[in-house]
Amino acid sequence: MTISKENFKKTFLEKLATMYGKSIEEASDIDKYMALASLVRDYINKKWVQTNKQYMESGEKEVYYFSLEFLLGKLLGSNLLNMQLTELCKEVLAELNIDINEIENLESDAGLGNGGLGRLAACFLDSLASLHLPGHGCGIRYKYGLFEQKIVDGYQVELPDNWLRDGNVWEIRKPDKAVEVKFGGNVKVDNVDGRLTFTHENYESVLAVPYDIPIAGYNNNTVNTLRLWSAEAAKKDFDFSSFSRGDYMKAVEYKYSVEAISQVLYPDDSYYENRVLRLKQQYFFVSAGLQSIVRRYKKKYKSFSHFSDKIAIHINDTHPTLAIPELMRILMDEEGMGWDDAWKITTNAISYTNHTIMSEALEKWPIETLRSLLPRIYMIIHEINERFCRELWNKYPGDWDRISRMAVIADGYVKMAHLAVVGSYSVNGVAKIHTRILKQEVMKDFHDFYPYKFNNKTNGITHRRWLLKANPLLSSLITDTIGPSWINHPWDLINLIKYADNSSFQDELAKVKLQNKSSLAKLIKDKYNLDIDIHSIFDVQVKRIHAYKRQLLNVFHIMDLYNRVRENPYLDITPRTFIFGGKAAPGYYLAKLTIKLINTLASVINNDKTIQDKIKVVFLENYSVSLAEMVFPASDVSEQISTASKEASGTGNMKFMMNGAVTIGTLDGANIEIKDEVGNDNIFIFGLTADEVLNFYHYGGYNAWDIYNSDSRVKTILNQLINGFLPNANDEFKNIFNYLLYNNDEFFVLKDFSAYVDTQNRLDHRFRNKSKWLTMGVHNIAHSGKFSSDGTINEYAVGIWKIKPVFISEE
Ligand code: 26V
Repeated sequence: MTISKENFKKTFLEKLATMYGKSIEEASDIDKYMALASLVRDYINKKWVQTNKQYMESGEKEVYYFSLEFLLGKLLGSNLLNMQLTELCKEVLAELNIDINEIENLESDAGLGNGGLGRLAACFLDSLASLHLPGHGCGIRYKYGLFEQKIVDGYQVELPDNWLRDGNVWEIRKPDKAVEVKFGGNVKVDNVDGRLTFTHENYESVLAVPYDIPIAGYNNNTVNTLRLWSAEAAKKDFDFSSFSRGDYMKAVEYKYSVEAISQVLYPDDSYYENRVLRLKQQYFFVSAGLQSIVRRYKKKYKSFSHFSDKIAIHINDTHPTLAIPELMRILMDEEGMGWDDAWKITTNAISYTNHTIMSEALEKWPIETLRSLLPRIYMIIHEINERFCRELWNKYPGDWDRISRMAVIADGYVKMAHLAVVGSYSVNGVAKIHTRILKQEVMKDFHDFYPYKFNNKTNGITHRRWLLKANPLLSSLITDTIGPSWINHPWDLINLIKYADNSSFQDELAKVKLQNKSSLAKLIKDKYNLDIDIHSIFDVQVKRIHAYKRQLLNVFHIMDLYNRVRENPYLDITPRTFIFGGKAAPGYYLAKLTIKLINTLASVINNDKTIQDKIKVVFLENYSVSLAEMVFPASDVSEQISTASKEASGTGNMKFMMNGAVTIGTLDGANIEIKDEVGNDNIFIFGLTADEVLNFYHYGGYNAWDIYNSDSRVKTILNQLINGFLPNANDEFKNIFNYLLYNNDEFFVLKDFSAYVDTQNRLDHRFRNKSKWLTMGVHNIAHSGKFSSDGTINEYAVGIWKIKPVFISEE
């Protein structure tokens, strides 16, 4: 499909006329955005129809990626890019005197995710489509995404994220494909001709209505589907006439209680437990998704015996684990299959990714909560547990300890990770070290029992959004230097290595970086009225605020640097701008206090005239996919300083690297694999290793007070939290002081402090040698192809899902 400039322009103007009855002169910016987006959508939709047709006919296996989160960001820019329309569109809009960036910014971010896990799902969808792979997403159409963060007086305040306020041009509501999801009630068991039958009675019915979003591949004809489910009251159950007068309020209450299911994305804090609504969300989308998959399967095939040859179901963390008992229920209660056949199909269809070893984050549901909300599902889980424990008994007779450690139901809870491992054929971690820790520590018992299920799939990011789209200047420079092959084969970025020491290439790279820094500086000036020096080191930590990610370690380094400069105003340091961004879960006090601390420190340092602007600190409000696209290209230093063993992979680390920033980090998650690629000379590694950390946890031997008492810098900094050095009206920072010292610093902030500061000093010196620094940047870009999600998805496709490309022809 080739579209001419004239044609594009004509269609755009027609859109304005047909949609709004306006000429270009009359149209508002939002009209222009809507017209442009719907034009692009029309092109995509044609390919969508063709893709669905070929998938239906081809008989190839398809994968469904079930995830409670898809952090898509804005879609206009990435759709233009994947449809090869970016240049054309720019030209046409320029002729019409429209700034495409301004138009793009009018779209709300689809912020249907917390952080890495949700963004990973979005990158995977992009890679699936771009690699011609038949793979679709299944999730919830939250009316409100992750809250919008405002900073008020230094504190985080949460506002609702009403991303659908102006409608969503990319989605198509499909009421004819709605399905019913049942909650509560009881199960009637009958014996029909010697066979037990199970009938769900007295349940509350919820209508699941799908909204489909097209996922266009890059420069191909593939358009896959992201299906997001919305909860509605079934018409028959919400018919005012059927309620007597007195029940009017009941009817309204019922409607709201149903709609609540897809109302809002839960922020990831530690207080899921007993949140029945969260469990409802999980079952709601899993049941709806599976019912629609089975319905489509039955249109294509007569027998279920080939189900797992045609369909793969992937569960993103434990959130969709109820897919296991739900598929069992559908196969047995609705399709009349026996347990053994149903179990075989289920455990050959479902695969599971684990995303954290943090025990607080491992989901479990109280038995009673699950049983009363999902009585039939509970019965099935109970049976899965019985059979599993019997198997365990056969292998480990008498080993009650082990059996109760591994049981799916134990201590009054249903343990979702256990259910996920037992009910799937593949369990993967998201970076080599994470998978190793899963096998050797967190899931050791399961690895002993099912060694063949465990495998690693290191995360990746789509280089299309995170380089091609986010950093057009760098992309052009790369293409001018090594040609365009890297766009389809990201590992070709390695050809840049030849230019690592090439001074004219370095000069160009330096120019690109400076321009990107200047764009970010402008944003910071406009938004916060703060001047920052674009020649200073842009030292950036953007990610969710969590104790284990150790924003506090970063803050303490800044405090120490500031103390040194105050003591010696002539101290020779490279000017630095420390940039933070990230949201704290609303119920996570320490994380929210960390934000307040950063902002307080920023106001002290930024207003101190005596330090001659050598240090600046900025907290970027409301970190999001769109903001991230501005930040990575402008960064010099990537802060990846989690306590070793705690960050399963990280994906921000890869986005920085791809944009030429140099990492300062611990040997944790994918940092290790980044180090293995770029080599020790092109990364700054410091701190405890994962094994050292795990040893401290197992055997003790760390006392935070020892460091407070022996390192005067640490003592000074911690005292500054409580002695009035920081304006601290509410006396709150003492809680950080107490947390670190009286709670023995569970994430080893103080223990790693000295190594971190030494390494930062090394980095400071290295930055002064411009050419050496640029060489490091080139090495990072050149090796980043390894972290394209195209590679990751290829490994999932071959190693787990067994799916093959389906090449879609032009309509
Ligand atoms: C949730 C919670 C909630 C309770 C408090 C502690 C805690 C810690 C972590 C989490 C997040 C769990 C799942 C998750 O988002 N994992 C992230 O997945 C990314 C994609 O694989 C990966 O890059 C990140 O390292 C991992 O943290």
